[in-house]
Amino acid sequence: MFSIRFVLGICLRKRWVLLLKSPCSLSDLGDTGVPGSAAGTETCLDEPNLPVPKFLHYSCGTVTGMHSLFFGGFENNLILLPVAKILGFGHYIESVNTKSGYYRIRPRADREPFLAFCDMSDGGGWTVIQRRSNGKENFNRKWDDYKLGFGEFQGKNDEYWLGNDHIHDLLTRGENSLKIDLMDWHGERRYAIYENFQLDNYRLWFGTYSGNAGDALSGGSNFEDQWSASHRGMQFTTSDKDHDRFLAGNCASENKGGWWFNRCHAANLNGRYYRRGKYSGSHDDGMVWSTWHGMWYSLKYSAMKIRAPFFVDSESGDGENSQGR
Ligand SMILES: [Ca+2]
Repeated sequence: MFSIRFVLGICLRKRWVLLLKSPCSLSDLGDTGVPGSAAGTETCLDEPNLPVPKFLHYSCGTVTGMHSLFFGGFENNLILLPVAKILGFGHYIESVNTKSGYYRIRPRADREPFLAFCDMSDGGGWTVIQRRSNGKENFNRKWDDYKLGFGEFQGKNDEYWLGNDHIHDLLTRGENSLKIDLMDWHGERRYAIYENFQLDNYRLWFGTYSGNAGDALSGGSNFEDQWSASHRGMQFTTSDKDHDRFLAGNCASENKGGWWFNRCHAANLNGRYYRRGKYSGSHDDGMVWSTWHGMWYSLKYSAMKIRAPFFVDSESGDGENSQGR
């Protein structure tokens, strides 16, 4: 007959062996308190002896792990913060406080981790899926590049597209918000937030808009514009895969980048990068957010970022935490 003490003893011993064998030791925790959190660090991620992908970044500002007999014990003293979401039996996801920067994230345990810029402003937890800031990266690319992702993942201003597959994986567990930060060539900034951002087999869905850049994804203010330019429910189109509603041609070829084109658009943040605001040409192919500067103004900066709803802006909240202070 096994006594409780015997079972605990086995588990404890096993745990200690894992700790000793694992590179995720105390000394690796670093200033973020999360092993392997520095950009490019392989620590923990390729450890074959760990039976559970513990302490991996699930998405920006989160880690996943397994509940254990010792939850609340010495593990808790290392890094565990209040549990944010239970994923299923034994599994949890939790938020962690980290600095903005590049992290290896792994939204799906059965796929390889990948690099993304984590923006920890506005309450944290933003995974940047697109960024334009200097025109160095070519966004006029084909289906496979948009599917897998492209660009540079090192500098603070590096330009990239995270990849439709990676974005899809990040969106698979429940609701996410999309925030779009924009800047024009005078340095003025605007933003748009969409609740319930989803990609259904690359098809774009989104909910309520808020912000001060205007709701360009819905196609503009009048019904005629919305019919031809709303991006809601549109499939992704590239120059080599035409899924748009423009029968006479390919919107991605005309507008120089992959996007959820209709016939064709009211916003295209993957368009051509013009080095001054106003531009002209045979097509409105600039980096466009029409509800702010119109179709013939190409923006200087854009960042598209997503996060799960359990992050809360530092400036907003339900008021519970501030009572009596
Ligand atoms: Ca077409």
